[in-house]
Amino acid sequence: MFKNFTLSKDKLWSRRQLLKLGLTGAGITGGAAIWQMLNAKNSSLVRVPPMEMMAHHDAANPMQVLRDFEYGTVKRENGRTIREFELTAGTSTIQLNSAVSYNIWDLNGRIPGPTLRAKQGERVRVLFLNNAGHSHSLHFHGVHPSEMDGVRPVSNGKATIYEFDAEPYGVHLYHCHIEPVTRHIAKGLYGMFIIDPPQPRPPADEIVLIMSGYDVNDDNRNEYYAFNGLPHHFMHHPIQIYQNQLIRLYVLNIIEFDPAVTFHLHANFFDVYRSGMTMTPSEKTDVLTMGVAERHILEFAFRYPGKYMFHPHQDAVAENGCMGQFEVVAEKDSKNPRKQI
Ligand SMILES: [Cu+2]
Repeated sequence: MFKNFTLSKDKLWSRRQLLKLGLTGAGITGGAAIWQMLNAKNSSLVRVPPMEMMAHHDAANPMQVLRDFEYGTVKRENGRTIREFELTAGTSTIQLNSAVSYNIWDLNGRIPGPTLRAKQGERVRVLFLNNAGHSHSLHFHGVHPSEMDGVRPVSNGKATIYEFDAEPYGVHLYHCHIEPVTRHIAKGLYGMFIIDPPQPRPPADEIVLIMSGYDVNDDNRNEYYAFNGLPHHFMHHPIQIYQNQLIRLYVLNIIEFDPAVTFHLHANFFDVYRSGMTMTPSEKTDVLTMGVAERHILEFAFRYPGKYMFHPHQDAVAENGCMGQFEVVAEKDSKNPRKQI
């Protein structure tokens, strides 16, 4: 179905050349720029409508999370590629609705934390500074030695370094692992960690959706739920995508206190790449059950323009904020993208 999105050999070669150019020499600080170049290389194959960006700079900014990938700083050490990230835990207050504000812990001033992205085989180095007034840690999902497992507390005002190989490829996550872990995660200390496969996936409009919950009265039940940090945000601000454009969702369920939720997409079916750890889909469905910390790649394209909801089919979860919609823009309009709202 998506064969037309497969990279040609010359484009693959160009990617390698760019990588070689970008990764040679020690201390290159433009890792993100290199990846932007790579993405630009494929931009003619991927149509992405201009995004409506919120004017405010709150820690919770779901539209900002949507297509934002942190590629870190690339260094070369002892013949290896090191991808270095800096994460600082802090404190913020976010507005869950017009009446309810909520104190959170943020990472680099945002909730969810940055979506970190590396390639399989690279060395990942995470410089973690804890300025959040309480002991925290960062525990990465992946394969690494025990001392890099991120379960030891890092006191307030202290820093630590986590370093490990990026393996295996897939959609992973990181989160604080200090007890009570339910609180430390639900109050904001989590993010997505994508390890790209050695052979790139076909070009697509890549979108991050992270489902989370808020227990604002400490009764071990969530009163609010959200995609990318804010309840109902994508209902009021639909995610614009183009008709017949391959969409690649990176979806994570990090809702504490509920054992599992589903992800349901209206008027379509999606290919499932479980944990993002395969290059071919394992199934096609429109409702996928996800336990806490489960995450997958979901791919689809919309045939017809219009608005289509997505939400967990635990409808109480959806009605309390984990609710959004895609606005599929007609293909004929893609050469003249809408002006930013
Ligand atoms: Cu913590």
